Amino acid sequence: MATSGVRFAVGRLFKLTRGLGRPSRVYSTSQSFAEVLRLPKRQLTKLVYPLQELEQYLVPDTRPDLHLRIFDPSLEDIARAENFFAATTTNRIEYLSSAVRLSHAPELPRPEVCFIGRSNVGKSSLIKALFSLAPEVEVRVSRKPGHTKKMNFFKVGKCFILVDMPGYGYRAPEDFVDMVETYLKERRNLKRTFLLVDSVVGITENDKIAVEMCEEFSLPYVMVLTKIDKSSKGHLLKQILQIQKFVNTKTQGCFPQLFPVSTVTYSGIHLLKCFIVNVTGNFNGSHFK
Ligand SMILES: Nc1nc2c(ncn2[C@@H]2O[C@H](COP(=O)(O)OP(=O)(O)O)[C@@H](O)[C@H]2O)c(=O)[nH]1
Ligand SMILES: [Mg+2]
Repeated sequence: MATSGVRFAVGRLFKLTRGLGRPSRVYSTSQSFAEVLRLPKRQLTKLVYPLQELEQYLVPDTRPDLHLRIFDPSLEDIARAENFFAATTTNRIEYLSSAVRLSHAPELPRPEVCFIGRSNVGKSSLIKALFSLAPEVEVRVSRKPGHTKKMNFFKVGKCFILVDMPGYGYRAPEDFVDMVETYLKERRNLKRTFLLVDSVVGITENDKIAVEMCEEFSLPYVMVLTKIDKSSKGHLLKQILQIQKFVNTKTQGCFPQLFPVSTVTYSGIHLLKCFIVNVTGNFNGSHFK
């Protein structure tokens, strides 16, 4: 979204809420996103569209390599998506169950998305950040790597399910491959797989194995770059360009646009929520260009 677009969308949102007196369910924003909308334009872009904020630091001939606006929702759409993640009496967000094998997974006929990545990449932290408007949901974030040894299922209202998967790599459970591979191959309601890559470290050999798995099963998947608050802008840009090159040249099923996030600054979290709402079929219109 161009910065002028940001201004336009904010204006449009405010006009809508003002015009309606009390905001309707569709256009109401969560309290925290209403605060985001009051931020100065530069800060707002950095928080909501981190990839676009970085664009200005790229030399012109590297810009075409990055896919910045394939998924380019308005602030109004992002505000609508926030409502799906806000716990209310009618929109219950809760931990459902854990499973070590697919046959133990809950059988709700709902669209599902899962989060995979190596141990310590930030899967549980990301899910916790996605659920910041449902603070009573307990998502365990470990200090020691390899903590999540089961698939953990979370229900988001009546709309979709999120799954925190066990990590691969360091101290991964022995039956990780069986568990994750079977899930990815056979879970019928799986709509999108989010493959988390540490933006400080870049793509590791283990990440490549996960990519191969997604490619082999022809899964639609998305690369989320975690911990973007930890690097200098220069290092982050270098990593992003390298990862983008990998996605452009070595993958078929990966969504071309990268999703950088930080669970410390919340950068990129709102955009990711909007993407999840989209891919689980909960928006009427498509927001892909
Ligand atoms: N600085 C920073 N640290 C993070 C971020 N996300 C996760 N971490 C830290 O990374 C470690 C592993 O996170 P966790 O969510 O447990 O990873 P998991 O094993 O993939 O579930 C924890 O110490 C988190 O606090 C982030 O965005 N920024
Ligand atoms: Mg975890």
